[in-house]
Amino acid sequence: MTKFNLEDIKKLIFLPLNDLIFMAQNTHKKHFKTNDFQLASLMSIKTGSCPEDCKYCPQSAHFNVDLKKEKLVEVSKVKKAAELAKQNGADRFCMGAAWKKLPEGKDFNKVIEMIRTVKSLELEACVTLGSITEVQAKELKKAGLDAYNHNIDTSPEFYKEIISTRNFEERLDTIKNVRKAGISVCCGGIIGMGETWDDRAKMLEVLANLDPFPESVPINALVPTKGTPLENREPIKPFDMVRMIAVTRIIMPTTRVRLSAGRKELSPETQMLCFLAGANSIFYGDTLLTTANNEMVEDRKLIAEFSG
Ligand code: SAM
Ligand code: DTB
Ligand code: SF4
Repeated sequence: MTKFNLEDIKKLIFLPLNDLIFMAQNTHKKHFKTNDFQLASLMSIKTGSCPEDCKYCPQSAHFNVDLKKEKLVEVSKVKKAAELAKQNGADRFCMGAAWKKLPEGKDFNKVIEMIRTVKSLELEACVTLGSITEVQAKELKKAGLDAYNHNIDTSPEFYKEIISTRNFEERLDTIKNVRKAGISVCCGGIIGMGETWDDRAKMLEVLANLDPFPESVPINALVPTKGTPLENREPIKPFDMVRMIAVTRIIMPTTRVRLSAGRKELSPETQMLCFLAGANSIFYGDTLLTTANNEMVEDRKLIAEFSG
């Protein structure tokens, strides 16, 4: 598979959209059936009070956000939510926890039970739980986990401006542990936090040069939340999202590119352009983790229009 360096990536980013989308479409069509589209539902299984200080995140304990905090939920609640997601046509069920790292003991065992429950419903199971060790990753794999989401979020350089309680290398360590356990890696980032195109290109360079590159790449637009340091950030330009998606598709041809958070602010036309540029997954359901998501009926209409 072609390897892309920073200069290649920057050249792609600044191509005329006409050429960029054409390239991305060609790549997409070579590697996926047109109708292959993944709907991933999200559930927050542990909400708020996170010790990390990620400036974008409503769940950090460092900021004063109006948020209903919740300890790790019961397995029965996960079962109900996963059943509903399945009924609504979701393919994947992703459980997110506001942890710095996955704890041991009672909570760990509960998470294992949650994964088993989701798998028993014949849904793909994904979790995002903060840092994990290789031993923990192997236990999650044994329970049937398909994918682990752990984002690098931005370039190694800009990371320091966004988070002070951990470093970029620690993110890569967890990704290695997930890989070693044979779990699919879901790893992407956020645009709209004040980063430059250079940072965006560097983030994509890191992702594309992971060996192998992630099986899925969520591209989020910042959801600015009142009380967080990034609450007043300008919304992204819709075409910036189209460009990010297209370049992700070209440099990681077989990955599942997910048009992720921030989709609510994008028109159906922009979302459609993102699909034409190679996005073949969305987060699907009333809510993301703590913020609202697009209406499911509208999403179903849009996907039907796109891929039948
Ligand atoms: N605590 C774990 C971690 O940080 O990996 C898992 C949950 S955390 C909420 C998962 C991801 O959600 C973050 O890496 C970030 O990419 C995304 N995220 C959080 N808040 C966001 C926001 N306001 N806008 C866009 N994406 C956000
Ligand atoms: C990812 O890349 N985006 C999702 C998921 N992985 C876990 C989270 C988006 C969170 C948006 C803000 C919120 O709802 O709290
Ligand atoms: Fe915690 Fe994850 Fe939010 Fe950072 S992104 S504050 S680690 S929940």
